[in-house]
Amino acid sequence: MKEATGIVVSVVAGYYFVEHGDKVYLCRGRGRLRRAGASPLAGDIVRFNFDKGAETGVIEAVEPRRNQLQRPAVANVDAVVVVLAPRSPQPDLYTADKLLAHLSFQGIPAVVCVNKSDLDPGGAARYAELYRKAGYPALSCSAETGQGLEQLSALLGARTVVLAGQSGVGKSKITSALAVGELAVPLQVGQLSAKIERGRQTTRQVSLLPLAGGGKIADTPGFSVFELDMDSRELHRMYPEFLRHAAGCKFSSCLHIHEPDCAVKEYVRLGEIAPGRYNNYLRIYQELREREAQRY
Ligand SMILES: Nc1nc2c(ncn2[C@@H]2O[C@H](COP(=O)(O)OP(=O)(O)OP(=O)(O)O)[C@@H](O)[C@H]2O)c(=O)[nH]1
Ligand SMILES: [Mg+2]
Ligand SMILES: [Zn+2]
Repeated sequence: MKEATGIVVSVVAGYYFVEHGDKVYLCRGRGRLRRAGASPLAGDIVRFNFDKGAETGVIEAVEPRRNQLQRPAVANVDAVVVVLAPRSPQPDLYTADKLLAHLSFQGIPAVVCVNKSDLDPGGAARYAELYRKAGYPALSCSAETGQGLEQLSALLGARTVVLAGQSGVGKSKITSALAVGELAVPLQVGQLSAKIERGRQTTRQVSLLPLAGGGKIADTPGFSVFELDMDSRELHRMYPEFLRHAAGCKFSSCLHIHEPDCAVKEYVRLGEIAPGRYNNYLRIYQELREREAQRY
C-alpha cells in the first residue's frame, strides 16, 4: 500500500477519479467520510491509498476546502466564468448580475465571457465592455470560429474554473474547445462502465478537464433561478463599480438608494456606472428586502 495526495477530477455514481501525477486512479471513499458528511467533491484535494501498480484506491481523507460551489458541487474553485451571448439566447443580465453578486459574496473571483461574437460582434464587444467597466475581467469570443479563445485560455491559466450561465450560451462548446484532451479514465472504468452508465441517469456528473495553461475546467448545465443568501444591506458591497465611488457618498452607510448626496447615483446619472447594472441592483435589493420582511 502506498499513500499519495491527489485531486478529485470526477465523481460518478459513488466513484471518485483521483488524479495523481499523470495518472488517474479509480477510488471509493471510506464509509466514515460519508457518515461524517465529508464526501469528496470534484476539486477536492484528497489523501488516498493504492496498491503499487494498481489503478484503484481508497480515499482516506479530504483536505480542508478553500470554498465550495453548490451547483455544481465543486470544491476549491479559483474562478467562475459567467458566460453570456449577445443573442440566441437573449442575454439575461439580471440573472448574470445576481450570479456575480453571489460569487462576490462567496469570495470567488468571476470572469465574464461573452460568447457567440460571430453572431453579433458589436453586441458581444459592448457587453464585454460593460462588465470590464464594472470591474470584472471580461472578453468576447466565439467557440464557433475560435475568435478570442486564446485570450480566454491565457486569462484562465493554471486556475480551476467552472463555467456558468444561461442554457444555450455555449458553455459546453467552450469547454470542448478549451480542454486539452479527454479526462484520463482509468482502465478499470471500462469494466465498471455498465454500472457507471446506470449511475449517470441519477447522478449529476462533474468532470474537471485539463486546460492548456495547467488549470482545470468544469462545464455545468444551464442554471435555473437561485436564491441569494445575504443581507439586503450587504448587496451594494458586491458591486465593484459602487465600491470604487462609495467614498464620495455623504453617508458611510449609504446603500445608494434613497440617501441624499450619493456619489454612486450621481455616477449612474452621468453614465459612468451602467444604469442597467444599477437597476438590477435595485431589483435584487427589493427581492432581498421582501424575503426579509416575510421572515418576521
Ligand atoms: N454561432 C455560434 N454558435 C455557438 C457558439 N457556441 C455555441 N454555439 C451553439 O449554441 C448551441 C448551444 O451551445 P452549448 O455549448 O450546448 O450551450 P450550453 O451553454 O452548454 O447550454 P446548456 O448545457 O443547456 O446550459 C449549440 O448549438 C452550439 O453549437 C458560438 O460561439 N457561435
Ligand atoms: Mg451544456
Ligand atoms: Zn451612495
